[in-house]
Amino acid sequence: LKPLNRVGVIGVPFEKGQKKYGVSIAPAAVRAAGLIDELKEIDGLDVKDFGDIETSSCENNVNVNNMNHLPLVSACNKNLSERVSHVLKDGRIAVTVGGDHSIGVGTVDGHYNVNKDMILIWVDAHADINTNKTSESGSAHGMPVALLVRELSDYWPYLPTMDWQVPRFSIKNLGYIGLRSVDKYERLAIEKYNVPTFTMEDVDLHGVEKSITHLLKVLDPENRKPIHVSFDIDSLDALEAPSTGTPVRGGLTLREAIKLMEIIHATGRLRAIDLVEINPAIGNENDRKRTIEAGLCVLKAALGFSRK
Ligand code: LYS
Repeated sequence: LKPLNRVGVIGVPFEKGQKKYGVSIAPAAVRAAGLIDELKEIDGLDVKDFGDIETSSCENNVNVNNMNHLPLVSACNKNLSERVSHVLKDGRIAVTVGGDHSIGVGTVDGHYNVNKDMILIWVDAHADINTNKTSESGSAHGMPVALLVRELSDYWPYLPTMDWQVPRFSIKNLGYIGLRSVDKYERLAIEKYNVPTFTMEDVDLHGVEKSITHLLKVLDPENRKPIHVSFDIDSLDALEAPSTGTPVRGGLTLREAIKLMEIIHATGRLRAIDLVEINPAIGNENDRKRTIEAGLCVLKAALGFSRK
């Protein structure tokens, strides 16, 4: 696998995977803050904007117990999956700006359809591995990992509208970093399948560099697999990124997240990165600005930006 210096940007103005207003305006806000131009400033990077995903084109008339807005979540992710596959087939790294984290279903599905050997690094305060039976919120943004992995497919009821998505990705190819708010059944799933996980406690203990290096080594000892990073802005400490729907104190510093991304960039194998859960409607102007800036710093580090 050779390093790629081409990226395709996708915006996903979607927020029905959770209950607060505002995540859907993040793609516009991040673009307005200079997303495309800042990526273009990275040496040698060819940046193409593939626009926003259509998110509101279906009826919301199916009800699955404790899973809100399933038809909308499904329709958005179906479009997104196709767009991510398209960007990858165009020989570009797929850079997706959400939206809430339910859009991880579409990005990973679209990536998996092109690169069956991909590994997934989920950078987040939360594990997002609830099903509708274990979730305390009924919000799909706490469920994308459980929707994606084939090992958990038997734990779901039949999900109307989701026939397009067949969970084929194996949980063996998943690793977590940044966790510090994990629900009871989520912990059981992580333990049962032995998912390599660096909680904040582990990051404290080993440092971010050793943590991500170890994760990559466990998931892909031969250093040859395409990497997908799904980065939830709430993996950052709430002081670094206050404008997000489910903030948790005690998270990664921005420096740690940048370091993490620099290490992933250095592999030359990053093929998809998601930036999700920025909510510009939460907090004041300063909070909003700081959160978006942090997100941009993280994306740029993943794509090779360096001030050195
Ligand atoms: N674990 C909680 C839930 O299932 C929080 C998820 C937060 C996702 N950003 O709703």
